[in-house]
Amino acid sequence: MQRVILHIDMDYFFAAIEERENPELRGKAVVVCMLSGRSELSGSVSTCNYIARKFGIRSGMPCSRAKKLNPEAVFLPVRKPFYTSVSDRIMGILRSYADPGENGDSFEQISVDEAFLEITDRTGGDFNLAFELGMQIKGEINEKEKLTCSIGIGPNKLIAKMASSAKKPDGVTVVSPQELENFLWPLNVSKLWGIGDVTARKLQEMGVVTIKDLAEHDVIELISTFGRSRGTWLKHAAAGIDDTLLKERDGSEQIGRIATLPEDTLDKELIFPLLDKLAGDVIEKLDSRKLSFRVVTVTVINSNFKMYTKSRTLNHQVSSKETLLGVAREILSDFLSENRTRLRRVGIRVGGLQKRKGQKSLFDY
Ligand code: TTP
Ligand code: MG
Repeated sequence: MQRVILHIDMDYFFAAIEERENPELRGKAVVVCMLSGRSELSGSVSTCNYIARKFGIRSGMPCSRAKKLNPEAVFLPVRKPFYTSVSDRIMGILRSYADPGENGDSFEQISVDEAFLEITDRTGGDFNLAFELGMQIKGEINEKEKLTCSIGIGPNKLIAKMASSAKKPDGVTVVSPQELENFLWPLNVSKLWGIGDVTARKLQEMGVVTIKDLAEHDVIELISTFGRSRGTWLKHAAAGIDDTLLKERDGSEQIGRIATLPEDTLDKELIFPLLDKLAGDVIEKLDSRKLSFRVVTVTVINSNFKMYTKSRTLNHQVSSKETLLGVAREILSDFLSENRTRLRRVGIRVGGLQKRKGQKSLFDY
């Protein structure tokens, strides 16, 4: 099936959170600073809103310079733990939109405000459905967190990542395989994700200006200049080729199983035995790696191929099948009580994994 990857990047993240918390900041240039504490404005700009960017203020520049560019701007100190808590909630929302992940990881957080989602199964490889999913994600984040984001959707991580910055802020950009060359090729090589200043400069010296130039450049020459692995990567990337899979960040790995019911049904008598088997499989995997879990997620796909996920976080680490099955049954029963469309597939996933410590806890039954 055609792969579909979604990349999301929150808009002016730290400054947007500050604006949300203090509506009086709306309409003003807002600069969030990592202050060193030595003197009033010694330190660098962490980020700023788009009004501040109009004055030329950018991440990484000295705050004193930002002040010169716009003396009227509001300067605020970073509040990292607070932003991290907002980030965690957003990542939780995003995770629920990723594929069930039976063929490997389907969610990868790459920074405090960026993540990749594999949505191949959810969309059946359809880029129109992927666009709708992107709009749905924006809607949920806006509703729950009052923040905007930009989304890029493409046939791989490279294109999705580059697409998300094409319409910023608050944009959704879809680049299907058919649109790939039109999107990628006119761009300057420095825009290719993974190319730094040094490579960009060397390429310019070789007469390679656009990504199209790079795609058409002699691969042997690229290899002789950059080495085999970097040279072939450049050639592939310029053609929009990227096979890299998503990789969960350490500590956010999940283990799960999903399977199809014997028939589309709403009958617990048919659903629970499958749930039982899936819970057994998941526990077997956990046992083999001596892991405990704290988060249980149940996924269902109904006969219209719509997917729903619900998670529950327990207040301690557990590792027994009885606990897993008990929680999964509760989640599923809640779901069935509000849902009328028959189910086609069900899945169980556990997260918050940790190495088991010594003896089983008394609570772990
Ligand atoms: P970015 O996503 O690079 O920037 P942004 O979200 O502020 O703006 P954009 O709309 O262009 O995506 O980084 C995310 C957060 O990481 C940012 O809000 C602040 C922090 N950050 C720093 O602290 N220092 C930096 O140099 C950069 C680039 C980001
Ligand atoms: Mg961002």
